[in-house]
Formats: sequence, C-alpha cells, structure tokens
Amino acid sequence: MDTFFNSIIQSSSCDGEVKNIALKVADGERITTDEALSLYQSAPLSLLGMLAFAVKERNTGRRVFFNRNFHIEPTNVCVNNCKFCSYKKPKGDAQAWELSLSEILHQVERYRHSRATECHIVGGVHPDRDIDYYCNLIREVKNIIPGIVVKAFTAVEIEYMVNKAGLSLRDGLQKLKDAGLESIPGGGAEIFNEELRAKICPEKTKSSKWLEIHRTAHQLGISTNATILYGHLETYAQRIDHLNRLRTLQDETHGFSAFIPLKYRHENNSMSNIGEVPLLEDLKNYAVSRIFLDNFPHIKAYWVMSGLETTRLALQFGADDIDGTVNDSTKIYTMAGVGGKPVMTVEQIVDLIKSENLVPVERDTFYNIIKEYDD
Ligand code: V47
Ligand code: SF4
Repeated sequence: MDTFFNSIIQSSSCDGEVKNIALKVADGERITTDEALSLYQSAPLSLLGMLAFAVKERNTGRRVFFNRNFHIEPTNVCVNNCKFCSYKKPKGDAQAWELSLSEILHQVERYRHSRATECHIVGGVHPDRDIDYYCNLIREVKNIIPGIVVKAFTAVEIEYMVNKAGLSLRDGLQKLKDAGLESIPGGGAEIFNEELRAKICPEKTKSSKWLEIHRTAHQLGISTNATILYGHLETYAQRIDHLNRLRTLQDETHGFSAFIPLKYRHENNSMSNIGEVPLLEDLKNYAVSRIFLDNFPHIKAYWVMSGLETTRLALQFGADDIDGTVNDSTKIYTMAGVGGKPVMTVEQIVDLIKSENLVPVERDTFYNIIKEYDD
C-alpha cells in the first residue's frame, strides 16, 4: 500500500476500528460482514469514497465501461404483486401492454444497423407465455441481428417458464441456452432476507431459488449479473447479508459479471409512503458494495435508475460501469417516477465519463473491449 494513502487513513478523524478496516482494504484484504457493518455505520463518506475508488482502480484502472444496448419489455402483465413495483398492471388496464411477437420484432428491426451488441429482454411474468415462446423470441432476435448477445429474463421469469414446462432447472436453462441465451440480467434478487422478502414481494422466487438459478446458469457457462433493491425497509445488516450470499456464490462459480445496486424509487406503487433514501445512502452503498464484493469484477451504476448526477458521483465511489445507450422502450423506472428519457448516445456517455476524468471504454456483454476512448 502506498505510504501517502496510509498516512491519509492514519490522519483521518474516524475511530480506530474503522481505521484498521481501511488499512485492510488498502492492503487488498477481504473484509468480514461485521467490518462491512462498521463501514456502513461509522466510516466517513470521504474515506469510503477514497477506499472504494482505490479498489476500483486496482481492478479496472481509470476505465469506465458501457455498451451499445437496447431493451425490450414484452409485457408488464405479471402473476406477482411486488409491493415496490410501479410497472405491473392487470390485463386490460389502460397502462398494460402485451406485445405480440411481431410487435417485438418490429422494435428489434429499429436496431438492425445500430451497432448494438446487446439486446436486454425483461418483463413481467406473463401467465400465458411459455418457454417455447421465449426460445422462439431469442432465435428471431438473432435472425434479425446476427451476432447480437441476448441478455434476457430475470431468475423470476426463468423459474416460472421452466416450472410451467415441467423441466428441471438445468434442462430449462440448457434449452434457453440452445436457443441463443448467453447472459442473464441481475433482476429479481431484491433483498435476500427471507422475512423482509415475504413482506415486500411475497410471491416472488425465493432467495435460495434465485441463487440456485444463477449457480446453475454459471455451471452451464451463462454469465449473469446480480442486483440488490435497497433504500426501502431493509437494515444495513440485511444489505450485508445479501452481499455476503452473493460473494459466497461468486467464490464458488465466478460466473457473475457485475453487481448493480438498484435504489428503491417510490412513485406509483404501494410502498410510496416510505419515500426515497438520500444521495448519501446511494454513495455509501456503491462504496461498501465495491469494497465488500472483492470477487465481483464490476460494479454498475445503472444510469437509467440512478439519474445522471448520481451516476457521475457513483463513478467516484467505486462504480466502473454505467450500463449502456439503452432506449425509450424501458419503462420500469419511468413508471416509478425517474424523470428524463432513458436513452443516451455514445457521445453523451463518453462525455459524461470523460468529465469525471475517467476513461470511457465500450465493451460487449462479457466485458471484451470494443473501443477505448483514451484520447
Ligand atoms: O428486479 C422494480 C427493480 C429490477 C422498482 O443485469 C425497482 O444488467 C427501484 O434488474 N424502484 C429489474 N427498482 C431491473 C434490473 C436490471 C436493470 C438494468 C440492468 C440490469 C443488468 C438489470 O428492477 C427488479 C427490481 O429490483 N425494480 N421496481 C422500483 N420501484
Ligand atoms: Fe412482476 Fe417484476 Fe413487478 Fe414483481 S417487480 S410485480 S415480478 S414485474
């Protein structure tokens, strides 16, 4: 560890316990769950930022990754009733949609010549669709844009379609893989603590099943992401428990690419009364996630969810990825009250990253480098 860094830690005003944890982090040592709790509870934000940025720099230097992607949301009709969800609507509701295959493919056509490398497909758990429908959808997307990576379906959608087909998890995932599924997004993780999960999303895939789905995907060579939904009723200890279950699985499989903290957005859902946590919590959460998840290659600040100003700051607090160009067909966050259009050009992304004195790097889904903007 560099002596300058060491002297900043020694001279910081925090207590001895936090100083010792900071020295451990600076030395590249793994921290325990109790130490992560101390960081949440007692570490000054400036120290957390410095440590998280140092960890990020050790992993990926001054690079910040993004990709050219677009989202498809086939439906917002869903068999579940998550209390934080502003997106799900009952069949027939004026705000419900159930796109037909040809409507979806019409959307995909718009990106035929866009140089997009990833098609992200996620939606509600529709009661009438099945695994054959989704396998066909993947094949058709790849027919229109050969070579595009289809990153699709949260563990929640996968559990439902695999059960409906009467397949084992392994066989269901293999079938999706054979159809062209190469990556699974991180949604549906929410918060693993069973008691709280039962309160905020009672019907959803159980925590152990979410982890099993990702474990099996990793075993089959399908890369995945992981998320946490934070800023609602959870405690710091429950956040750390969530991170710890992910870190433990990652030690076993090494199949996660990125961890994505998702801040609970409060408009138009049945938990609206609890409001949203302040920016300070977002930054703390990025920093502790970067420090604790020492085996996760990337921490993503999903700009569509966090907004551009928080995304900028997140890059100074350990995040090294901001997702991609996206497009206005994603509605999860606009319906939950996040303003602005969820679409950025590559130029805007590059400018945003450069304005933080960092180096924009266009990547594919698997973090292979496509172009480094280091001029
Ligand atoms: O699982 C739903 C979240 C997730 C709200 O893997 C909410 O690259 C906040 O997982 N406030 C789906 N969050 C989105 C997701 C995702 C997004 C972008 C990239 C990737 C990736 C994954 O959205 C759900 C849930 O946790 N969510 N409602 C809300 N009101
Ligand atoms: Fe359905 Fe997903 Fe909304 Fe839950 S968060 S109700 S699973 S669409």
